[in-house]
Amino acid sequence: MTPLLYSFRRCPYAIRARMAIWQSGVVVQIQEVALRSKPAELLVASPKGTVPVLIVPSAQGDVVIDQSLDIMRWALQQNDPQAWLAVDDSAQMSDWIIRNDRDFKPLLDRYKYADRHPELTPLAHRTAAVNGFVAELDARLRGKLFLLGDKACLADVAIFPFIRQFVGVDRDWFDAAVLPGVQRWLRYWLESSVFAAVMAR
Ligand SMILES: N[C@@H](CCC(=O)N[C@@H](CS)C(=O)NCC(=O)O)C(=O)O
Repeated sequence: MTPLLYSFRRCPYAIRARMAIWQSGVVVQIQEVALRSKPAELLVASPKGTVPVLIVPSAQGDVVIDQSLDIMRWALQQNDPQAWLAVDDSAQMSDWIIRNDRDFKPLLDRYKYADRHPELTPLAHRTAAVNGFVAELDARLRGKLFLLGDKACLADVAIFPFIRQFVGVDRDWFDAAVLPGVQRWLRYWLESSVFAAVMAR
């Protein structure tokens, strides 16, 4: 039986899960969810009500995987053709992902929805996001093609959709900013076949 992925096209967590699944070649059925009216079956399987959620049927009953990183690892553990999981320093890889998910994501949300966070101007929210994460990412990517070296790994894929959202708030500003490492790295992922595949309608 084919696993079922509840997904939302633009959600960065869902994008990274779909990218890992596509890369692995594992076949899943994708069900696009309207966040305002989530299917009852999704909420029964995972009451916390976020996407992505993967339901893997098995003889012992369905296995529910409801964290995007766990879905990425589940897929790549079955087939990882470019060794995204294999890095010399897995602690460092996890550290980048934690910094993104824990530190950068809230800063990104405040910048993206600056009208809901009037304690700072939109520009100040952006500066906070740059100083809190993007500048460090850029420094790293000026010296390396990818976060952990010259080949892509899980951390690159896990973080890319969030930087894409950050850039989308004001593309003109980003294009003119002095962030050459992030600019080159972002372009690589935006132009990748894996990203094109998971965003196809
Ligand atoms: N920690 C979760 C976070 C997933 C998440 O927050 N997804 C958002 C969409 S981008 C969501 O489903 N939010 C619930 C809602 O908006 O109702 C993961 O990594 O999968």
